[in-house]
Amino acid sequence: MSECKAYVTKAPEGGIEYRSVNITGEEGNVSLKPVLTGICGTDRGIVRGALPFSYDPSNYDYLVIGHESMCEVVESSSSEFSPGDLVIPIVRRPGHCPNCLIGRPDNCSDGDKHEAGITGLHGFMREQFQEFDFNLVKIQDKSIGDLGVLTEPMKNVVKAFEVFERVSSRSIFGNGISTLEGKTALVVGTGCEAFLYSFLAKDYGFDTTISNRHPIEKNSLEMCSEFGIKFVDTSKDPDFPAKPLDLVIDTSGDPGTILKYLRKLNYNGILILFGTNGRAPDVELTGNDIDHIVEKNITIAGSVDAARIHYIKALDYLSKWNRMHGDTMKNIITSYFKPGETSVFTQKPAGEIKSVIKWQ
Ligand code: DN4
Ligand code: BGC
Ligand code: ZN
Ligand code: ZN
Repeated sequence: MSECKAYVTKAPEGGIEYRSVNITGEEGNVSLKPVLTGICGTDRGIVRGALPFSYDPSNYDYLVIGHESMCEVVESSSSEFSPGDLVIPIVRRPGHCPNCLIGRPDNCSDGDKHEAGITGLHGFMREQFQEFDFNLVKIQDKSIGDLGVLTEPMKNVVKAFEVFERVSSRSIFGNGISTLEGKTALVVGTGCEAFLYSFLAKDYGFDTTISNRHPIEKNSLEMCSEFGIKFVDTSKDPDFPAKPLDLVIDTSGDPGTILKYLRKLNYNGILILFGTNGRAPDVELTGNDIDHIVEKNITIAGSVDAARIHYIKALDYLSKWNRMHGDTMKNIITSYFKPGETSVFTQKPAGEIKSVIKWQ
């Protein structure tokens, strides 16, 4: 039995409350308390009742929300973890399909899996909980500090680039010297996932641009400048892009915006869909769009979630970027809230890149 305070919602109806909960029967050989938990587009979607696939755990009429978390080990009977270790709990838990059974529940083939804080499993925004060691990834480089909370959103980015690599290997995607130098990548959106995507696109060698349909704050512009990324405010530059795009990654989920950039894709171009917004207005794909996609070998791929390997690689990227750009990169966390604050789930703070709850 475990009584503690937690952020709870009712899925899929929504709402958010910070209150005492009494969760029984959860097992695990490691006791954890959160250090930081992040809030993302998915959490806000659940809270406003816009994610119909979200549901409460069986025998509960509520769901503890939260899937982005950096935790401290309090007690452990696992030989892999000791008190004081910092860990990231894995979001998605496998079902019984072949992909789940080989450790790739991110590619689950029948939907019979669970996600902590999202689908049928309590999440991490609570004062304490238990986990099994096999659901935890240890932070080896503690110098990344608060950036550790970005491991979960970053793991999605690493997985999507795995998709990019698979697709791009079908043709000579690089330039004459076998690099991506000179190839153009556009990341649509300027939230946390978009920034992490743009950092990785830049790392791969792309000439990288991030876009939104309004200006962004000074700290976001500084982030672009530090990482060598361009920003385009499309309300001021409606003719962007002047040249065809090689890779487009969408975090907006807006069909109209996606179609606009799909039409700008180059030969062998790749469009990765990541953002979701079931409430966005519909748009129409034309016969000319189909011709363009076919004749230019364009690939459109969706990417969701990630596996353990991507959490580990995500930590490596965060460690590297912290060493190279730490003073600027720390500003990716734009606000810290105390446990109990609920408005951040319903209202995006102005200039937000990532908002977090600081538990200790
Ligand atoms: P976010 O911070 O809400 O990012 C969405 C970004 O898209 C914001 O910067 C939006 O700007 C921007 N945006 C919205 N509409 C447009 C538009 N028409 N043109 C340009 N930019 C636009 O959320 P996040 O970074 O946490 O996550 C990004 C998206 O990915 C969300 O839809 C999540 O649900 C989804 N997601 C998917 C996975 C997965 O597939 C994982 C995590 C998140 P503004 O509206 O704020 O000004 O595994
Ligand atoms: C999480 C993913 C999850 C997805 C579900 C995201 O916010 O990062 O792990 O699969 O939501 O839509
Ligand atoms: Zn998320
Ligand atoms: Zn499965």
